[in-house]
Amino acid sequence: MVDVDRTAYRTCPLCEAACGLELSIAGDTLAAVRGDRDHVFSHGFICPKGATFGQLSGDPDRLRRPLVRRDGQHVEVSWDEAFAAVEAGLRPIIEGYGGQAVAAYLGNPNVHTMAGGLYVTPLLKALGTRNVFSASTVDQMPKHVSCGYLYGSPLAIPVPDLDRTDFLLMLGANPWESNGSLATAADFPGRLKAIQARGGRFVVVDPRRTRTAEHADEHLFIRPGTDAFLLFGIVHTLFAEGLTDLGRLTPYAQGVDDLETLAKDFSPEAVTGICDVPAERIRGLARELAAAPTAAVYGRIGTCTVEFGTLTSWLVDVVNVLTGNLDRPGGVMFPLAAHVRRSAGAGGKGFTTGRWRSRVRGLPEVKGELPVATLADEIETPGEGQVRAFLTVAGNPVLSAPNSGRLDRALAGLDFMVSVDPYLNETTRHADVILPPLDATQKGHYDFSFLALAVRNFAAYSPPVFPADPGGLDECDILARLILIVSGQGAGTDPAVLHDRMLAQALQRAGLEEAAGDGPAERLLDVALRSGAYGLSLDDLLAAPHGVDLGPLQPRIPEVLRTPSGMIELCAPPLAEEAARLRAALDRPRPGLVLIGRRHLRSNNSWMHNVPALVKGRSRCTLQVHPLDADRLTLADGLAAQVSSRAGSLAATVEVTDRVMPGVVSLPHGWGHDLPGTRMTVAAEHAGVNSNILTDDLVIDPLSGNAVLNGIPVEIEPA
Ligand SMILES: Nc1nc2c(c(=O)[nH]1)N[C@H]1C(S)=C(S)[C@@H](COP(=O)(O)OP(=O)(O)OC[C@H]3O[C@@H](n4cnc5c(=O)[nH]c(N)nc54)[C@H](O)[C@@H]3O)O[C@H]1N2
Ligand SMILES: Nc1nc2c(c(=O)[nH]1)N[C@H]1C(S)=C(S)[C@@H](COP(=O)(O)OP(=O)(O)OC[C@H]3O[C@@H](n4cnc5c(=O)[nH]c(N)nc54)[C@H](O)[C@@H]3O)O[C@H]1N2
Ligand code: SF4
Ligand SMILES: [Mo]
Repeated sequence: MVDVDRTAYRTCPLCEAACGLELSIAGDTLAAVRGDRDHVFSHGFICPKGATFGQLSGDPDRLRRPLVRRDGQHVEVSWDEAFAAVEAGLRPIIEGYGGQAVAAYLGNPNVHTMAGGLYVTPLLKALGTRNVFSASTVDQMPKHVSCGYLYGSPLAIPVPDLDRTDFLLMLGANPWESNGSLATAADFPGRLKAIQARGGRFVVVDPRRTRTAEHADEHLFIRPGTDAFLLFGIVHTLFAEGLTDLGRLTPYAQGVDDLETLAKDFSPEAVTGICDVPAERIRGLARELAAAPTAAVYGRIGTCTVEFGTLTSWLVDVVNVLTGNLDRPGGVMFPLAAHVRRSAGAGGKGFTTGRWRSRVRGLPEVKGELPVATLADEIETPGEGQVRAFLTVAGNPVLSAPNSGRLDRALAGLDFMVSVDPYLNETTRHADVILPPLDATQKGHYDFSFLALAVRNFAAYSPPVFPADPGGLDECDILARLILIVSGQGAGTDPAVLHDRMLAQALQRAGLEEAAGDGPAERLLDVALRSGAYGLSLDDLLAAPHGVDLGPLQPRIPEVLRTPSGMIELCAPPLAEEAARLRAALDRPRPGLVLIGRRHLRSNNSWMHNVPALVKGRSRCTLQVHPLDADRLTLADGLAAQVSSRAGSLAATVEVTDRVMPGVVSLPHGWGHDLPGTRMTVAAEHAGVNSNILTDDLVIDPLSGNAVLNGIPVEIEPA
């Protein structure tokens, strides 16, 4: 037994669920991690990833000092040397070719750090590049775009009111493994079981019988990429049977008639042969959604990373609006986070895309960024504006972006690359300089992103658990020093100069005199909280280690609407045009075998495979194949199969299972840790294969630029 000196509480930073952790600390080590039973939101829930929080921080492969590449080898250097190398690498490119020649890629953990929430935007501004890419275009960009058109703001994303709904229809989400996304709900599985316990139901639509599907009242298989047809079938039925009832929203919605016209061609009979959901069930779902006292439709990865991702994301909300379930308790609602200001009233500039276009493929800008699916084009294609240098912050696009074999080769040809990342991995091995931030136990935590997506309003701040490693650097300081370098203020400038400038600006905007807090991020948070919706302060959150409950979600329409009309614009022209493209796709031939992904509870995208406790046991990186397909293709369980697509080819181990529907195979993403030049010992022993070798960078959801990562046409033969 280890003697425990003290207990600390903090929010788990590993996924969107934002669980409270209870940390038992002995000296300078984390002796145990449990769920915090007194946490206002998670009530003691924890998953296996959260339980390894200490192992992740203590990982011997984790970088604690910067690395620079010399003669092809990464070697440790001092921080000053590292920043001097960044200045020597970046400044000549910026001066010679302009900021445009530097591309940036922001990975998923940026939404899990305070530095990402506060310092990335100023960094991009200082760079002045339009070549901004992020994990958003392999993830949720379609939802931002559909909400942008519907409500005027891409950040106005309604979440299912899980704790009060009577009927939940879930498409392309597997919260039993993922713990939820675009719906922060610690213990998502418990909240789903509670729906059933109070007499409600939940239905899962998924090409795979997932753990979530097993617990559901009903699981419907669907052909990958066809949810838009299913949802239009539901919309068609709602109109055809007179089941639409917008309720309180009636005076705030425009475009209902246009929608009815668009839905005409999508009768259940017209779409059933495409999505493989029986016409009678499509009609049934429409009736059940309309009849339920309250209902919520919720879609996630499987509805976003597909060819009609924006249209599908839009239709999810359209059904919620038409059944009167938007913005009412038990339906889908808009959270209001403590760092967000309450707005004065409805109306705004609205939402547009395409303020600029990508140089090579002419793809429209969306929310200030370009599709990561075209990053390799911008690096490889010569000419004015070519990307020559690359900055990654918390990203591993070599494993997470489509056609990543091509991207991997493109990165090898850059003039200069710098990564802010704690690991030497598949992506950062290409970096000339790697800048590792302090680990999570040594930094404060506040969820700028996920508290604005929580199914109940609450706030929590966690101070660092351990003092900062004296030879380490906080991520805010790293990003501040990069800002000073790219804006020509010198690698030697004290980052405090920038922190002070940012704080002064924030105080001025908020009309405040001073801010509390030990670090630069904390002081900015204090300003945001004090001008935020509940008038809280950092001190209030410090006094509440288990979080502050701010109550169930409240109706926010019309105040939340930012459309020029001040209304919900149900049928924005870009969506109506896209619906015409979907109508044309009614006549497409059915594709053959298609590939989808999947997630496992003990994995987190690409970067947690170096934790022994999370990778032990049977390999999870298998190609799931239905028995009928395995027979037809003479594939056997446990043997290798060669999988090929337009983009690439790989050999994967087959797992024969009727969990996938016939005609669909599934391979998880984030694996493929056998590339040379990396330093992740445990991950390399459990390498797996990179499914994004197979996904195609040329196929995107046109409205959002999002990659298509599900429904990839593939051919398979025994290897
Ligand atoms: N085929 C397929 N591909 C997918 C998906 C899929 O479903 N199927 N899912 C997509 C989705 S939803 C996402 S979000 C993306 C994720 O894509 P990425 O964000 O590109 O990849 P991650 O695997 O999350 O890698 C995170 C990186 O951040 C580093 N890191 C961890 N913590 C910190 C920190 O505190 N600070 C810094 N600076 N770095 C840190 C890790 O070492 C790692 O290098 O993958 C996408 N790719
Ligand atoms: N354990 C774990 N948790 C995670 C992550 C992780 O990697 N591991 N990643 C985190 C991140 S970054 C994110 S974005 C979230 C994602 O959270 P979720 O969206 O819940 O993630 P998935 O488990 O990938 O669930 C997507 C489901 O969509 C199904 N699907 C695929 N194609 C289609 C389709 O065309 N239609 C329909 N209806 N379904 C389809 C898949 O079979 C899968 O079950 O998870 C987060 N949490
Ligand atoms: S569900 Fe997510 S937030 Fe909760 S413990 Fe697991 S990884 Fe951490
Ligand atoms: Mo994601």
